[in-house]
Amino acid sequence: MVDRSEPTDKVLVIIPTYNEAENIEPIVTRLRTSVPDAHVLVADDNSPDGTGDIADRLHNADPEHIHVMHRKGKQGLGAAYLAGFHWGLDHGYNVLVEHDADGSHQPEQLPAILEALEDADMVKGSRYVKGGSVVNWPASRLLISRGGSLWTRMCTGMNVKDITGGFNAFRASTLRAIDLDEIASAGYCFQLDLAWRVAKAGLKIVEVPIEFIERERGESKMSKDIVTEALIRTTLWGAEFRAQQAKGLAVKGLEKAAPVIKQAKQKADKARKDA
Ligand SMILES: Nc1nc2c(ncn2[C@@H]2O[C@H](COP(=O)(O)OP(=O)(O)OP(=O)(O)O)[C@@H](O)[C@H]2O)c(=O)[nH]1
Ligand SMILES: [Mg+2]
Repeated sequence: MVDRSEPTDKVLVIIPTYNEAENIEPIVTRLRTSVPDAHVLVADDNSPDGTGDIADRLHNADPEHIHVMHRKGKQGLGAAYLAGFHWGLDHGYNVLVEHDADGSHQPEQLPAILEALEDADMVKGSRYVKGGSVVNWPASRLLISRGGSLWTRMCTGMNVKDITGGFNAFRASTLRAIDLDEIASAGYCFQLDLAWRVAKAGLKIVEVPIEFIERERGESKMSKDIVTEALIRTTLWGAEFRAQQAKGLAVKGLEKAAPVIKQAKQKADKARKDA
């Protein structure tokens, strides 16, 4: 069980980066302005465009608030977040936030997300609840995203409208309650995987509306493989979940039927004896 009375005053915003040289400084600056007490951890996968060097410069200018993790090479955003979560948990942060570097997430909306975490175990920035929006996405991309959320909802029964969203906040206790080391998902399926584990642990997920703006600079790392990974994994989770549901129903049915069967057997025995 997660203890929601734990304080939420030590916030770490983790920003995974791969080739975000044009984006990293503006986004860190906006985050520092929006939530001045929060710390930022840039988890860079040795970006060839020098993002890591820019992050080092930001750290040198503000070593108290800005931290940098240099990783060996490109291993996917999921692996970068997991390393960031472990670093944050080891360093005593009680709230951990996921935030893209590419300008799609608005740091100015972080205070609303943190406020909602006061009464939740995980908060998802959501494009698809009332007040949420997507700016500058082609219809095809919107269809994949909305379709993915709908498919995951149908498979797993999770009541989350924007399941693939990557602007999320967790209590440290939430991350400790789920088995982070078991997460193998690499691409944006990582976000589904996290939410599914939080939901399965019986913890409370709240969605807060956000404005999502398509990146203006730098290249997307989104690929067909990432979508395929998400589709296969959610379908497998759904099959496992539904099979367990069916097993549960069968056991309940047998439990209900048992006394009736016993009574019928007693009646039959008695009738046989009387005859
Ligand atoms: N450290 C690290 N960061 C990554 C990796 N892949 C993506 N990222 C970062 O994760 C964040 C999201 O990546 P994007 O390329 O924007 O992917 P996306 O948001 O799913 O796709 P778009 O909507 O097209 O932008 C960005 O900050 C990326 O720099 C990776 O392999 N390693
Ligand atoms: Mg993006």
